[in-house]
Amino acid sequence: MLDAVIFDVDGTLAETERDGHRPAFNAAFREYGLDWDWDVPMYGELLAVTGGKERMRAYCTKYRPDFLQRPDADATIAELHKAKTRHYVRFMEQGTITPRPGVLRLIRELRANGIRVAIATTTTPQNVDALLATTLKDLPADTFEVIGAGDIVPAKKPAPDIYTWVLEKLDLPASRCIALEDSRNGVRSALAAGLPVLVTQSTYTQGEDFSGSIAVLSDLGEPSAPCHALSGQINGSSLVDVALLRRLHAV
Ligand code: XBP
Ligand code: MG
Repeated sequence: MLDAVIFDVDGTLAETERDGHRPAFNAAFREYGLDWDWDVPMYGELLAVTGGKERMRAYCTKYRPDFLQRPDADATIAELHKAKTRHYVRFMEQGTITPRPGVLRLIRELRANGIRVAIATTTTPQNVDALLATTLKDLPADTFEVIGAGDIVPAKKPAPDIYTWVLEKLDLPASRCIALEDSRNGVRSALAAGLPVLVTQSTYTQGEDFSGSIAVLSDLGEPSAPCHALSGQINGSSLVDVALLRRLHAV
C-alpha cells in the first residue's frame, strides 16, 4: 500500500537554487558589505553542504578562513542567513520561479486518490511558505499534511532526521511511503530513514551518484512533454502518475 508521498522542495518541486537561493545569498552579502559573490559554478560546488548557515560556514572554511576568526562569526552568519531568507522571499514574490514539469499534476492526482502528501526539506520554513504562496499557489492551502523544514531537526540531509520526523508526524512506517528527491544528499537522507526514493534530476544535480534509488528521471513528465529514465526502469511510462508510483512502490 502506498499511503503517502514525501516531496523534497529545492530542485524537486521547483528549480529554486540558481535563481532563488543563490542571488538571495549574494544580496545578503552585499547588504552586509561583504565582497563574497557566489557565481553559478561556485554555488554548484557549495551545494554539497545542505542548509544555508552550514553552507556559508563551509564556504568560509575553504575561502574566507579569516572571517571565522572573528569573535562574532557565528552571530554574523545567523544574521546573514536572516537577511538571505528575507531576500529569497522577496524574489519568490516576483513570481518568476515555476513548478517543475508534472509537479502540480501529480500532487493533484495523489490527493484525488486519497494519497497523503508531505514535505521534507532542509530549507527554512519561511521559504517553503513563500513557495506555496507563489510558485505552488494553485494548490489548495491544506495540500501538504506535514511540512518538515530547516532547523526543526538538528542534523540536515544527508542525515535521515527530517524524513524520520515527517514519518512520525504522518504516523506511517517508511515502507508505506515514497520520497521524491533531486540530489544525492536527499537520496542518502531518504534511504537512511528507510524510504524508497525516486529521483528527478535537477540542474545542479546532473550526474550525481543516486545509487539506492528506484530510478532517476529527467522530471515527472506531462502528457504533452514526456519524461525519460536516465537510469532504472519506469515500465515504459512517459510520465509519473499514481498508477506508476503504486507499481514502483509494490516492487
Ligand atoms: C536544499 C538546501 C537548502 C537551500 C537553502 O536542499 O540545501 O540549504 O539551498 O535553504 P534540499 P536555507 O533540496 O535537499 O532540501 O538557506 O533556508 O537553509
Ligand atoms: Mg533538493
